Amino acid sequence: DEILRGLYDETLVGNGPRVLELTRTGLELGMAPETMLFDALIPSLEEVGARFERGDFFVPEMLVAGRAMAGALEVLRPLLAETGAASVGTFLMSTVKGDVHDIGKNLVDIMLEGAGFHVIDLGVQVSPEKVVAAVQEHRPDIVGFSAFLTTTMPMFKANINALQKAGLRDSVIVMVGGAPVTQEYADAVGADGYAADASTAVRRAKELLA
Ligand code: B1M
Repeated sequence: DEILRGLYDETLVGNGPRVLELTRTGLELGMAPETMLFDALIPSLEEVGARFERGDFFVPEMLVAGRAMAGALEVLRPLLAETGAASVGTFLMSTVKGDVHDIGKNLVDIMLEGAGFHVIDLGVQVSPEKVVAAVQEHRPDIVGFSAFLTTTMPMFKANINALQKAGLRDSVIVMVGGAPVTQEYADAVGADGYAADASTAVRRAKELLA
């Protein structure tokens, strides 16, 4: 399909305005937001990552592609998060300290909202101290941490230790995720749940609350 190919190609080259335009056109033509997301935008960012790994792309290319995707996500957000469901629980989300990636985290937020969760997002580069303060303030059911770099994944453990030290570990469920994270890693740091993608994250969150 022309729109999907356009979304893929223009995200790859980081043409934000064109990606926005194509997203809006797609919606006008009655395309499902999920189709644009899972069949074009996400695969395009995967290709960006692959090119970065090969040395064909550098940080600036990765940055503009990420921005283009984030712009589209803002347009799709209200549609993806549309829900009539009553709040099934409060989810406190953040990207760990030292890590600025947030597209995947924001996508998890959107899907959680769509499933009826009340989501509080602390943003990126969030320190364990800030997480502890937010848990004390909001008393969430689940605390979710995203890490996208092998070098920032150890922050999961630092966050869990900080919750433990503050006497809060037993009052919250901890979920972790992000591109390099695995179930084995999640188990090793003592998280209660892990998911590889946003829809699985929603399913896992509901299971953990049940
Ligand atoms: Co960076 N980056 N980046 N980057 N970046 C990756 C992550 C990388 C895999 C690229 C690669 O080499 N193939 C690589 C990490 C390698 C590693 O450590 N294993 C990498 C690197 C190396 C870096 C820098 C170090 C580059 C440098 O400076 N030399 C640097 C680090 C900066 C920092 O954080 N300190 C850097 C910077 C950036 C940009 C700022 C330019 C930009 C970020 C823009 C932004 O997020 N606002 C960027 C981008 C765009 C990427 C790629 C290309 C795309 C990320 C993305 O949005 N993916 C990425 C390559 C890739 O992922 N293939 C890459 C789409 C998104 C929907 O998927 O993020 O996986 P994902 O999220 C998924 C799941 O992980 C899961 O659900 C999401 C939705 O399905 N999930 C959860 C996420 N959080 C969850 C939480 C849960 C459960 C599931 O429970 C709580």
